[in-house]
Amino acid sequence: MSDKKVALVTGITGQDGSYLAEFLLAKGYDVHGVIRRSSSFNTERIDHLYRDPHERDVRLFLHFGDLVDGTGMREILSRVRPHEVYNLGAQSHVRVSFDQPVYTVQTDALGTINLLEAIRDVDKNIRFYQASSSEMYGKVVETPQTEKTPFYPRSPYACAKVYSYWQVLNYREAYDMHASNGILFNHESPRRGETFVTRKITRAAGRIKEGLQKKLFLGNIEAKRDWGFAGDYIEAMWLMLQQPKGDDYVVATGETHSVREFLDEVFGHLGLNWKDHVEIDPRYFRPTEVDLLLGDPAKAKRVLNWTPKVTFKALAKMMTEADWTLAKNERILREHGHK
Ligand code: NAP
Ligand code: G4F
Repeated sequence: MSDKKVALVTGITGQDGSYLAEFLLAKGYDVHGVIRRSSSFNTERIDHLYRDPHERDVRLFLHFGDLVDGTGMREILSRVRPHEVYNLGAQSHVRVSFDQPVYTVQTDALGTINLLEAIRDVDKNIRFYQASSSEMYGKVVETPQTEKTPFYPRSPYACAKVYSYWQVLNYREAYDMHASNGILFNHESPRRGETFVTRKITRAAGRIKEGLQKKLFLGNIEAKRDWGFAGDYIEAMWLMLQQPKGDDYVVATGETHSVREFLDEVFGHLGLNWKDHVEIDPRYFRPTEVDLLLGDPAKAKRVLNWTPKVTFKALAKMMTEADWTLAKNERILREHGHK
């Protein structure tokens, strides 16, 4: 029998899924990803993994599926027989979860139990990673937040993630499964979805710099987050599944910054003043807000030997540069008569 490791990743087309797939392929894994059928292409973040310039044998396999379809997920699991499952699939936008609470719960809460049940049925030895979230701390009861800080969720998204967190812990204890919660604080990158605040800002700043737009409409810019780089955080996910037992870990930088500070960094890098361009639009306020998140990653450092490498300033610069390049290309295309 081959001793090749096999991983199954839900949410492989998302920001984290794409970095994790790259990371696992580089480690020699066969990587299987679950993708949703869509009327337009949704594999942009992983397309480059098929186009290996060295024409090496890229061991990436995609399967149509949806977390809400438990039968389909069980069928994929039986076919793939992975050693490790990374559950990154989710309706991951907090604001949208207020508009689509039921769908968010179906995916982010019931989707997790569909997968846990499938594992229990197919092979209890499969190791499981759950994408838990710092949003579970919500209206924080202590700062910094640790693995022991009680949760106080403030959105349908956060409530769904709390449900999944406890199911993971329960399956670990009830069925002796190797199941872990990574309580990840916000992590960003040039691949971040364009409606999350960091990417919304870097995308707009690049376009403003290139004369392609004038204004940027934002909500609560006083909110504070512990922002790290997605490329660093996916390594912590993998490390959790290499431990002798499943457990729960906070993954964070240990620093917090406001949206306002992020604006300073990004617009400052481009030689612009954000106050000339930003307007506050109440449409982007949330019915209940999470004002402050700050994680204590001491346990991840001690047990996993994990530390974040990219600083807040370096992250802002990385994203600004990437989106400035996109904006320059967009301007050139426009000048040549393309849309
Ligand atoms: P993302 O970019 O929004 O990606 C979400 C992924 O989930 C996409 O691949 C999406 O597919 C897929 N998906 C959505 N609904 C699904 C469903 N019903 N069935 C199967 N797949 C579904 O999110 P991310 O930033 O990479 O985050 C990854 C995970 O970590 C999520 O669970 C998120 O909630 C959690 N998390 C993120 C952060 C953060 O700061 N990024 C922090 C803590 C926790 P499509 O491409 O087809 O939409
Ligand atoms: O970028 P955000 O939408 O991220 P949020 O709500 O913190 O959620 C992200 O991180 C979580 C981890 O803590 C993940 F679990 C979740 O999946 C997601 O990846 O908003 C950050 C802050 C909020 O306080 C928001 O109110 O920025 C504020 N904000 C201000 N103006 C805005 C905007 N957020 C968005 N998306 N768009 C705005 O125009």
